[in-house]
Amino acid sequence: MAIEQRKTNCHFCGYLCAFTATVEDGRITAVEPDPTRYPYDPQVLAGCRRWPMNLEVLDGADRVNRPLRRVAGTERGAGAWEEVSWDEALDDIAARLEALRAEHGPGTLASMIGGPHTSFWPLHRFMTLFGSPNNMGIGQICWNPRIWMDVLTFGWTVEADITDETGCVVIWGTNPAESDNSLFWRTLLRIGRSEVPLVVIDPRYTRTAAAADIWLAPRPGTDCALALGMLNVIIAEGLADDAFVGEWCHGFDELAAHVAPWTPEAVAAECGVDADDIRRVARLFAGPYPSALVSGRGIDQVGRSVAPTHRAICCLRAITGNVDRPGACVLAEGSDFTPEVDLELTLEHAGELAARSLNTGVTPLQSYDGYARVAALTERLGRKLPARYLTSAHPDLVLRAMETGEPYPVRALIVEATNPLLTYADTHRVFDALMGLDLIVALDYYLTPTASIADFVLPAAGAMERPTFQAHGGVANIAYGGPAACAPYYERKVDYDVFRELGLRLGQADEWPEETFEDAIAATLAPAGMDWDAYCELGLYHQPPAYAKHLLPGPDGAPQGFATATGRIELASEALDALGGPRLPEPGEPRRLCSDAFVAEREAAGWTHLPLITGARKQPYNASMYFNNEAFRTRHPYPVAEVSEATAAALGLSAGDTVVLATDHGEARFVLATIRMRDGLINADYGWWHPEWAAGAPAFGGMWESNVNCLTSCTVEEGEPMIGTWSYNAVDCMVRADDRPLTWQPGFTPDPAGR
Ligand SMILES: Nc1nc2c(c(=O)[nH]1)N[C@H]1C(S)=C(S)[C@@H](COP(=O)(O)OP(=O)(O)OC[C@H]3O[C@@H](n4cnc5c(=O)[nH]c(N)nc54)[C@H](O)[C@@H]3O)O[C@H]1N2
Ligand SMILES: Nc1nc2c(c(=O)[nH]1)N[C@H]1C(S)=C(S)[C@@H](COP(=O)(O)OP(=O)(O)OC[C@H]3O[C@@H](n4cnc5c(=O)[nH]c(N)nc54)[C@H](O)[C@@H]3O)O[C@H]1N2
Ligand code: SF4
Ligand SMILES: [Mo]
Repeated sequence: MAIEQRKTNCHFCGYLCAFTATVEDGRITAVEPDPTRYPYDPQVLAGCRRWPMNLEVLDGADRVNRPLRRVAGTERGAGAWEEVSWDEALDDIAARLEALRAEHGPGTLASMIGGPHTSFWPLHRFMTLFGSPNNMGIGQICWNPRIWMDVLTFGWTVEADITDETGCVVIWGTNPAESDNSLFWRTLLRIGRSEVPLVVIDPRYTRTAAAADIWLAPRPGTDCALALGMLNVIIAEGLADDAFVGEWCHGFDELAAHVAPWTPEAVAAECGVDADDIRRVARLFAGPYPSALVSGRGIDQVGRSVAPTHRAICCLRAITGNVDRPGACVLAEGSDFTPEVDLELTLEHAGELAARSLNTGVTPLQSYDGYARVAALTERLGRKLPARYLTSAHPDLVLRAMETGEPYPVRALIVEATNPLLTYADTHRVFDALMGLDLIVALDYYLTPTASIADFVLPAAGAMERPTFQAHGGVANIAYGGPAACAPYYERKVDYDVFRELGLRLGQADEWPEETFEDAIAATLAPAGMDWDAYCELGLYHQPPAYAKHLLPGPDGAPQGFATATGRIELASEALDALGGPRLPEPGEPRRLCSDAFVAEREAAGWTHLPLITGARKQPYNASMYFNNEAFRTRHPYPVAEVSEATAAALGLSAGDTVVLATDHGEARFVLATIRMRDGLINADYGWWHPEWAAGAPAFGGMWESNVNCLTSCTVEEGEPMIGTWSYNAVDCMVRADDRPLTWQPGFTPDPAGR
């Protein structure tokens, strides 16, 4: 028997921690953390509850191992599958796609992706060559707002740089205690124990807040106002870095005039925090040392306010001189390796994609035109943004095209590494739209509720069965990952191979030169001077940050400045102005999920109207994943909605009660918990379903019961106007006690009902 030790990686979160796998005759029999490779810290794995799952997931009884095709003549979602060979599946999919393209045009194919569970550029290359701009994703609500606003303001993205020089750390709308639980969280714990002040801005008293010196709990969605208040204090008290502002910032006087009315007192009333706390945090951030700031989902998913909130935070960094400065933040570099945009091939086909793009004229920044204008600026300093994420189609517009056939019919969908029936907004709507399609192809490990309504379920190879490569879309000069430890088990396939083989069947042969994903990664790394063996050995390509790069000489010998229209940091944004957007950050109205009539009707029936936030991260689950882990389920058995003690009392409820939440869009049920958090607000978990139940009709894995996205909505009219961001936070719902038993309760006998 051949026994080997092979380097490989975990992919149960974005860290891609290094492992050594013991491989016996092509089967992995053991995995051990490998602290000699990224992220180099044995403590990370000591604190991680997921990595030991790798072996059981690799050969889990619930994995899909062979391509499945819906039996002809059976209902979508009825659970009648036939196993087919890969050739049969891909031939059939290619033929159906070709026929739909001939009938409706290339835009008829849409795609959906999720978080960074795999490399998505092969799908995007396939979409480009097919001719469709209709790739949907989580961009507008997870990644794009910050990327867009950083790039518009600084010419490129910035990353916090927490070092020994850092004098203050602000953690804004993010809770790494649950969402990261790894290197960054360990860094924060260390800061929390040090003399360096740690500020946490979060309506909930999270474990991150517990580690902080100052906890601000604003009303959800009022963070832009809070940031404007901090700017007001810094400017009014003369705490700005005048030398840096004078030389490198554009529009300071405009900004100063703009924030003048946002006094701490005015902001305190708006945000529901103490005016003196606003002053205190502003003064700390503007102190005579580098200050670092990290933001997250709490301010990313707030609809209309998302862009202005990020812009206000950019201004905070800029006027305090905390830009590209050690201990504050570093302006990332473009990648030495091939950036994702060149792998997608999107720009080579931008003209025809733009002509079919549903975003054109609707979300001016998140569009091919917006991309081109901003790219013209970043390319001055040789940096290339990924295009597919930053032009991704607005789900509301694609769903409309599915529902109405306007402006053209979208009839086919590829779902890769996402479970949109749980994680996209407005589950009822997504379900109805998908049920009406002609073709759905899902690539996943499992028969999820979404996969259950597909025509084809294609079995994806998991992390240790495929090479991994994470490069953050190429917005920084870092890539990490490593090789597969073994060939895919059963008939699973690497995602890359699926799209390549489909592409070859659809006339894309010239555009897929690398036969394997290994070769594709090697080709990607080649321009950086790293070969495949070195990548496998080191697991990382990285260049240490350089700072103050705006001072480097440009082609004419003068400092190169920033890659913006003015060459300076744009406090007043010329780029947004040119796109018809606001020059200066101004908060937008929050998204209401309950109409006045609905509120009145439910209030009359004893319900209470409350502000709602959804989806605050909790270990050990991730979005809709890992609910099939029995040990996790035993310890975290049911979905929770959280309120403060005072709010529970005001509602006449106690911890442990079952509650039902409702909006115009639907209902979802949770077990109430009381935690320390802002009063008059409710937070509901997301992603919950029963993988142990049948995934298809009638109950679809129990996804109708506690699925918070039955409450949400992504309509573009109510979104942020430049990007189209919708809201998962700072929304509202009706709530009341519910005496129906929840299926999560022990001893519940499944009698799963439909919706
Ligand atoms: N209400 C509400 N909704 C939200 C959020 C919220 O906070 N509140 N958060 C949003 C955010 S930020 C995000 S990023 C999304 C996340 O949402 P998603 O990324 O859609 O997360 P999951 O639903 O867990 O879907 C991941 C699926 O991919 C499969 N998978 C994992 N790895 C691979 C792989 O390598 N290849 C393939 N083919 N499949 C794989 C898993 O089995 C699983 O079914 O949810 C968004 N939705
Ligand atoms: N365990 C686990 N980890 C994950 C994921 C997961 O599903 N599970 N998902 C991954 C993904 S896709 C992402 S995008 C990241 C997200 O990671 P984070 O950005 O850290 O997201 P959360 O942990 O939800 O933390 C957001 C915090 O914002 C707060 N908040 C809500 N509304 C507001 C508001 O209006 N203002 C302010 N200031 N705060 C607000 C919430 O109370 C919450 O504590 O996590 C990743 N890690
Ligand atoms: S789940 Fe994330 S932190 Fe844990 S081992 Fe895997 S990659 Fe590392
Ligand atoms: Mo995300």
